[in-house]
Amino acid sequence: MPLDRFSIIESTLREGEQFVGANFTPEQKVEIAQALDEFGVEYIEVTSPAASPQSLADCSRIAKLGLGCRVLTHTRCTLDDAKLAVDTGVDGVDVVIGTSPMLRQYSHGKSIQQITDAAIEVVSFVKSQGLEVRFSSEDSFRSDAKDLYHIYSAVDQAGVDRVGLADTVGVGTPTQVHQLVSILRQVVYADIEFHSHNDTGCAIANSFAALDAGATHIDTSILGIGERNGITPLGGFVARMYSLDRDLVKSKYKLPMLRELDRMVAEMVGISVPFNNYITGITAFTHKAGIHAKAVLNKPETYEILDPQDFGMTRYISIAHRLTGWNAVKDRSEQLGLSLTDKEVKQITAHIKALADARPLHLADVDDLLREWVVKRRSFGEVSSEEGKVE
Ligand code: HCA
Ligand code: CU
Repeated sequence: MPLDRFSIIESTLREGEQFVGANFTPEQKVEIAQALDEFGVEYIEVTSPAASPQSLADCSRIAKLGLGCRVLTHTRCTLDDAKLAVDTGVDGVDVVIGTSPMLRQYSHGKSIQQITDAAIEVVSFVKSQGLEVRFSSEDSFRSDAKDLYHIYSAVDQAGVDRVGLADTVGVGTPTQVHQLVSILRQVVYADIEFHSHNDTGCAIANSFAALDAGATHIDTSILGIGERNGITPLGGFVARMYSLDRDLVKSKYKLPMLRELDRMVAEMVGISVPFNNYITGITAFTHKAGIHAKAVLNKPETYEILDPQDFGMTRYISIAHRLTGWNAVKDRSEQLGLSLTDKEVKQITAHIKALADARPLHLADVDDLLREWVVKRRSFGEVSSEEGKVE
């Protein structure tokens, strides 16, 4: 598994632009490109210059920003598109054509041999211009594997830098992805890219399966935006890889930027960051049940495989509910600077549970209870001493 040499092809500016809410202005595209570059992705992919006059202008502008990452554009498998792409000044061209019987019949109408011929022509042209070139088969997982190997071998011999497998409809399972990539790894010399749609929630798992089987490049987009419900999300993929090799991922990417990347793109496309989003969702580092809270307070790794600090995030322990535990309540009392014995905290915790059974509680209610307890104890203590005096 070439875990140590995987690259991210960040496609917010291509696949992401295909998200229904995305209508990026040229300035927003530049902002996204620069932020992704600063984050550290190895590649960004931008919409085809053939899509519209503004797309052409935006592609050229981004290609000339002088970014540290490589800038790719994405085109159909035709010489005209490839020429337009090369003239924008990008570092490479990602070429794609449908190979499944469904797309051959209902989309472009070409036979496998016609696809192969077009692919060789376009790949050879882009290579002759000194650019990086990738050839990808749309709808790979509903294509005949023999057809794929035939086309991939041909483009491999034509000098393609990468071949791409695209699970365009999100139908592949991790096992299928692993099998297809493993065989492809034996068939071609080129690097292997994987593009995974998330219709069945397998995008991250499938991307990992692809890497595990020998793929080298994974397509992502910020928050996973793309056609329908999108593709492998950048943050989720990073979480997957971080959990396997924390030091590598920390050295490759500026992880605390993820939160701002997600926030920025969410705002641009008119959505909110989901509560359960990988890393940056509001509950990603929130612990609730008393048993969890106790262990996390002792050693965060008990229930956290991602260290929130590495992502500029903070852990939150929720205590205002019936599942709470006295260790977490004690921790809160210490945060508030209140000195309570364990016995007292246990009594207060029992009270919190009873109250939470009756109505929803908030942290402020718990804080009030803790403070009131200390005040009452103090005045009780004062009263007893006065009583003592009277006596
Ligand atoms: C598309 C289809 C695509 C291409 C992926 C790729 C897909 O919208 O053009 O170039 O590898 O999912 O098949 O995004
Ligand atoms: Cu796609």
